[in-house]
Amino acid sequence: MKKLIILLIVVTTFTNFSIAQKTAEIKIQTSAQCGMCKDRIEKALSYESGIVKSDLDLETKIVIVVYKPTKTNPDKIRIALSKVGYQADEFKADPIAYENLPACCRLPEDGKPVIHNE
Ligand SMILES: [Cu+2]
Repeated sequence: MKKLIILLIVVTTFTNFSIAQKTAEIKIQTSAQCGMCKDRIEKALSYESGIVKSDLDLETKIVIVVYKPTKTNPDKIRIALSKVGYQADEFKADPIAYENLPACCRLPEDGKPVIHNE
């Protein structure tokens, strides 16, 4: 019986530990324009420490990022997005990275032909 109680305590401790390691999710509004942007953003985020996964919705331009709060934070993620040339919520795109984006990935007001798919 004593052994069982000790086992229970050990199991409970490990369970709490894994809960403490849990992930968080954040939605960030970006300036992504096309499928290339989606690939670029998701690839860049996959290299960032503490990011578990990311998925950009081209319809809304919102990227959903799953991350480990012990390793990174929302502002670090926004800065990573800025560094690849995209706006991320209130963070402006890094101007040099933005200039290096293909024309189709820049904002429509910066000379991109507006294509309507409807
Ligand atoms: Cu693009």
